[in-house]
Amino acid sequence: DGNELVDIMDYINENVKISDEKSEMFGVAEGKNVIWINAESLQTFVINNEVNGEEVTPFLNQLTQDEDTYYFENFYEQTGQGNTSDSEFLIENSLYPLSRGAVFFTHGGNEYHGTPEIIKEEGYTSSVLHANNGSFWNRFQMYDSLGFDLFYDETAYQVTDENSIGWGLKDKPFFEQSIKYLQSMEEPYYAKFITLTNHFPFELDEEDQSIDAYDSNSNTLNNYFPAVRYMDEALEEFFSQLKASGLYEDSIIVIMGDHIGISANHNKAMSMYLDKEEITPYDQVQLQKVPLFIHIPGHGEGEVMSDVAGQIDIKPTMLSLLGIEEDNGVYFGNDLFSDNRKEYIALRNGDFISEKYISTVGICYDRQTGEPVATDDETTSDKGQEENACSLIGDKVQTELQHSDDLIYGDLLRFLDFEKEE
Ligand code: GP9
Repeated sequence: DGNELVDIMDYINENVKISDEKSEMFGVAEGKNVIWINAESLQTFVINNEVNGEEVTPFLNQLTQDEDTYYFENFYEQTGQGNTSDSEFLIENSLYPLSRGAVFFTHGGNEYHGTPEIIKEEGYTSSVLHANNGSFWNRFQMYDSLGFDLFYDETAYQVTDENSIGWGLKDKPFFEQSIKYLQSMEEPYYAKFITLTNHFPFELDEEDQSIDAYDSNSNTLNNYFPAVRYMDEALEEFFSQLKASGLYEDSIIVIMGDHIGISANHNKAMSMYLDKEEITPYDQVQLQKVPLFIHIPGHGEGEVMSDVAGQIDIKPTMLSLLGIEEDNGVYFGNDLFSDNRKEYIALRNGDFISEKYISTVGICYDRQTGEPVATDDETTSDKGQEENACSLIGDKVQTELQHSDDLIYGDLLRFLDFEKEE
């Protein structure tokens, strides 16, 4: 009931909203358009890396050093079985997806207070552009619940045999055909693009392969590199098209990897590529890093950001950049530009990453060295229980995931307006 919501809000006020202070970046992008790109299956291990002696992502590599770009190198995806849809859920709501199933399907009719709805009150229009069947992941219903105004699905695009592969329209024609939609949008707008070509099994036409595949026992990993390169080129072309059509200056452009593309099934090949003897549980968590780029044309103060961060942080970060304060917000992330942030990023399975530690499969690792934390770091709790350095954070992670689940299962955000009026 509503009381449960009050308890959860108390928890959030104490443990998530650690400070009322606004970050220095508050309002930096006030009134600007937001061009958001959910980059399918893009993982951090390819950034500033090579395959067969060639850069995998030359455009994105250069963007990591760009003076208008904040590049987050320790940013983690937090999705569950809902993959891309879970990443969307995280970024719009700053709530966790569910531990089983896809929340887009199971709770698409809930009441939310997502970013599209909040920024609408400030005069923004919101849309999603994604050249796939609109009912995939139950997007029609969930987008409506989240407050999106428009959804350009595959019916909005010219899709032919020549310009499609695998899941549908290739990313280059997708961006190209989308420019006219951006031009028609009422400003300021939030436009979320979801790419498709870099999707398992990472098929490409010969003519789209600019670099050779890797050579290992995993065709998935082998083909991943040329597919990622194709996406990198598509993004570069998109930036040029935005500039040429005058859409660039008044916008901020965000690129985020949505979830991993290479699962643990390919660890043998991955260990060969990363030149490691094996992929340890610690490495597995580190492979859950996805890149985040926040590009603010003309800003000039971009840098590489190394703090531990995750998709749960996107909503508060975006609202802060736009200079929007959310009263009574129910969310579990922090503004990435604030110094007062929660000390950990929780993964959906209960693993977590903090500045000091990584906890997974019951082992507490030192985040810097990747070594299990020595037993002399173990302490005894007030209750006399043996605890390792990760236990305290681990308890918070469990509580937080449970609160998020309770909010979703109980559809508790429907009581929020009531709360506000009190
Ligand atoms: C499908 C696209 C890919 O529309 O979002 O979904 P995924 O399989 O990555 O969740």
